[in-house]
Amino acid sequence: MKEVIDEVLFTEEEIAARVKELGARITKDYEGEELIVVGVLKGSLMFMADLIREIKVPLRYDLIAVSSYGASTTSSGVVRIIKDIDVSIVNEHVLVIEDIVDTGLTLKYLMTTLASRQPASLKSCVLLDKPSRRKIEITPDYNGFVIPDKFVVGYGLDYAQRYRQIPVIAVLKPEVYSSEKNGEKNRKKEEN
Ligand code: PRP
Ligand code: 7HP
Repeated sequence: MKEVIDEVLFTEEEIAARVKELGARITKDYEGEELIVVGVLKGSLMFMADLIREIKVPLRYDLIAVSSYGASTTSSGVVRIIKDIDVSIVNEHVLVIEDIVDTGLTLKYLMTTLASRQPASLKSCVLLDKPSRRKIEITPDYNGFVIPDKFVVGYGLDYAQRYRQIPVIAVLKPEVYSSEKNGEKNRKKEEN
């Protein structure tokens, strides 16, 4: 996988240390309460798995999957739930776990949708925040790292569904996008 990486932003050790800190903060903030943790598929999988083991208050977890209607409608904030949570969150303390907040449209949609179900409280915890790309105002309640406007992969984050298993958070080499684009063009030419 090294051949597709331009730069490592956060090592395994740095990620683990930050996840531990976040877990400790969340544990303190929810002392005496029980939590429902809602992980957003698929990117948050690794972050959620590590984070919940650092949260020491009782919790249940569930998963939600959302999908954008495509590039043009993404910018209008049109997101739909393709797999909902199974549990009721009425009067529950809910913490949404995301891998990244970029334009903010996905998180905004999720928070608005879940808020309408009358939880006792609703907060978000994101591993990565790319504030320079925001299209809508939203600030996560807990945030692992603020990152520059670079496309990152690893620790659950993908490019075209790949590279999620890279254990560090890394910037993908631009050649990876261009070679995939060229490959796609060539495939289309061959088909025609
Ligand atoms: C990614 C990420 C967030 C969203 C952030 O999801 O996991 O959900 O994009 O982008 P935004 O702030 O611009 O809305 P993606 O649709 O790539 O799905 P995935 O989690 O399955 O990778
Ligand atoms: C979504 C996303 N997925 C992977 N890496 C990034 O940098 C991303 N921004 N928004």
